[in-house]
Amino acid sequence: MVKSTSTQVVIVGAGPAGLLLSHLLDLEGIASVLLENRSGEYVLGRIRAGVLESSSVELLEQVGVGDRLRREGFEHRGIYLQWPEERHHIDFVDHVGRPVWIYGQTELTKDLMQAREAAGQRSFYEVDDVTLHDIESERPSVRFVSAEGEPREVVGQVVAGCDGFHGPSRHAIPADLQRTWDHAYPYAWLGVLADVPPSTDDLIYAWHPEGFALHSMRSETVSRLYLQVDPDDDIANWSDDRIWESLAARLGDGQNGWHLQAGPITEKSILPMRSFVATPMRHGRLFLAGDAGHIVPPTGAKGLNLAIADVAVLSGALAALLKDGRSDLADAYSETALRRVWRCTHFSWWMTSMLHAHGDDFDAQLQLAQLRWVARSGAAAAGLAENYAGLPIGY
Ligand code: RFL
Ligand code: PHB
Repeated sequence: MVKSTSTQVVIVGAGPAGLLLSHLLDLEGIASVLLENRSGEYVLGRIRAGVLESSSVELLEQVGVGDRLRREGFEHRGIYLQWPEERHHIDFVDHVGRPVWIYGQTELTKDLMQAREAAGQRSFYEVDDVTLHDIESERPSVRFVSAEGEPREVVGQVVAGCDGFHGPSRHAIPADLQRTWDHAYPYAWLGVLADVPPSTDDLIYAWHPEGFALHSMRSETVSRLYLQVDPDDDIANWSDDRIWESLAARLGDGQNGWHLQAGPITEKSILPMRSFVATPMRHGRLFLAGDAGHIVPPTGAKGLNLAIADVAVLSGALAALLKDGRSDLADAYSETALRRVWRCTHFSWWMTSMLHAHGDDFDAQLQLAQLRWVARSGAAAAGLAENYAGLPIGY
């Protein structure tokens, strides 16, 4: 016997998109059930994004989950763009009047999980065999096996697919009604977390003939660094010493008196890079949000911000649908969200293409010409700043 319960919105996935959506719906007085196939500890332990746009920070603050972010996060006026012998600061505040914030996705997830617990709404972690049903009807449902091994079903008025790139929600849309774009890049990132104070005040994005490098951070004592590597490379090939040597060379240790401080590496892994968009983001009573509908390469720091922007639009559309019986915003959701998705897809591709080495001398000269232009032209720098620091919600 399948145990059946009902709610208004069934949310699949407890990443930032699912958790924030559940909070926004709660503020609208809309009930939800959250289903996640991993444990809470696993979700909290995943090291991912670190940069929040101003509009993401403002939204989080407006809805009461921004206190710790404002206290413990770090405001950054801009980034450095660098290539051998040259480092240039792009000041977002000067160019477009907005900074960005460094606050780990793990911290944001913790804040959102606490808000979910405080709201007293039902969440199921460690669920298995999640399947979506009747999404073309007004009573869609999700079936799953609970952590205790019990087959269960939650019936709702809406299903929100916030289950990331590998989740089942996107595949519930009939293939003949869906169009996807998938672009793989010929490089990957090796990411490390290190117990060492950052050697820089703002993030450094470095072009180098041996490959891109990025110096980011999580706190005054923890640095986050990335190296461009081959997608087929094995993390076993990268000893800690080799990682620090490559970072030092690519980030320009010793140039103009700047030094990279090395320290104990606490986590390292290789991440593939892709651009992916699936349309439409809504079919019947199923709405996709975040990585379930689109993936960007991390060079533009956009993935988490897109997930936040999607659910900001979606929560308003669902409130109109479920509270006022108005379907116009729900009908417009896919088109509205995709405008920002394609803008960020282009920006992420542009940053990636400008900064990664692919062994072609002609391309390298074009990249350097582009980097010099961004560093020296106020108009070009303002374009980067406008996209990086973030467009308004509802763009
Ligand atoms: P998530 O975070 O992947 O969450 C989806 C959740 O769904 C669960 N799930 C299921 N649940 C139930 N049933 C199933 N069958 C399920 N299958 C999956 C998963 O366990 C998970 O908990 O997607 P969401 O919420 O859309 O959030 C998206 C962001 O996590 C992602 O875009 C960012 O992390 C991307 N990203 C960055 N974004 C930024 O905005 N700024 C950055 O600086 C930035 N840096 C990064 C990044 C992503 C990275 N990686 C590892 C991909 C740096 C890295 C290294
Ligand atoms: C990070 O801190 O993890 C980070 C920062 C900027 C990016 C990507 C990742 O573009």
